[in-house]
Amino acid sequence: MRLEKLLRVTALAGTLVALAGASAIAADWRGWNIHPEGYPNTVALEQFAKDVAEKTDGRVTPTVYNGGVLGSQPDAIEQTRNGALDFANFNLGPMGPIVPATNVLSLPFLFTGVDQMHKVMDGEIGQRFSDAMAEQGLVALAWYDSGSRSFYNTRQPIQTPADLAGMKVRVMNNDLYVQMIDQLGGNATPMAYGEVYQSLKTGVIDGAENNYPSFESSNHYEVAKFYSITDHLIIPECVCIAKASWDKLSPEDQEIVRQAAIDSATLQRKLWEERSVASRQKVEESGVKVNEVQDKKAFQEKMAPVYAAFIKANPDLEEWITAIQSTN
Ligand code: GTR
Repeated sequence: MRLEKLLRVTALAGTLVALAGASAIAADWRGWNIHPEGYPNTVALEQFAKDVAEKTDGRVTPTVYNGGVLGSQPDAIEQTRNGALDFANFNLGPMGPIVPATNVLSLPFLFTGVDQMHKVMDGEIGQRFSDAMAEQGLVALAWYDSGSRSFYNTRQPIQTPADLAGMKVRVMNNDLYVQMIDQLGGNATPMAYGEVYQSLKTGVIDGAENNYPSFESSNHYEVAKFYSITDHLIIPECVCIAKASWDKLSPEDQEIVRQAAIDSATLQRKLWEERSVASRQKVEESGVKVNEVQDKKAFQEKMAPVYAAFIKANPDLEEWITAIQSTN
């Protein structure tokens, strides 16, 4: 009897030791994603998670939480910095308040197009942004595409800055966007992405700005029937790992994670192109009036004071701006 009990206790202890050993090795990573299922970023981030789990033989098991269920983007950036979250896909717009150098990318009309943005981000200047982010606890391993952002609203087509006069326009969390809307004569309303649909519907705001895939997948197009192509912002996005989680990996696993992020960005960019076309088609078919703004220069010229104030406050970043503008 005593022997039997001893054997049972020993067996139980063995199991516990094995379980403890396993959990000490496996890192269960939690990942933040604001987008719904099927969105290019979601599909690409899910591929990243799967790839990492497979190639590390389960030493790192990432799970992606979609639809922003783990919180707003500014909150998630904080949580990733302090290691409460392990990885995420962030737009670099709301990154500005935390990593000031990334504000360069939020200067309106900075890039001439998405191709130039890719060249910049995939080269030496992109590395400068990752270095600045790493200093704030975020390891940026690859850059996703986010197209270009244009204005949409519930009232009328926008052709000139005067059409924005007095309009309440939702912006992402970054003071630069408030300045941008101020210069255009509108009233900027910083707000979490998840609140925009209801706010458009109830008239708390008149409009917002985003790329086609987000305008479509968030259903904002159901309530905002005018989309006016200004292409005023081209902001890249990152696959970011919490530095705390990154530092726990062996160099071999870091390499696996890095490669998986790069591969996921290749997939994301391909899916992005396809979705941009499909989203435009879907919103137009649903009755959204899309207009090309004829004189984008009129909008661009209004940004001179935003650039001047930014350079005055960040003289060291002026060279970054010129380096980007002279990339072709
Ligand atoms: C999307 C972007 C999201 C989020 C959103 C917003 O284009 O992918 O990360 O920044 O815009 O407007 O808040």
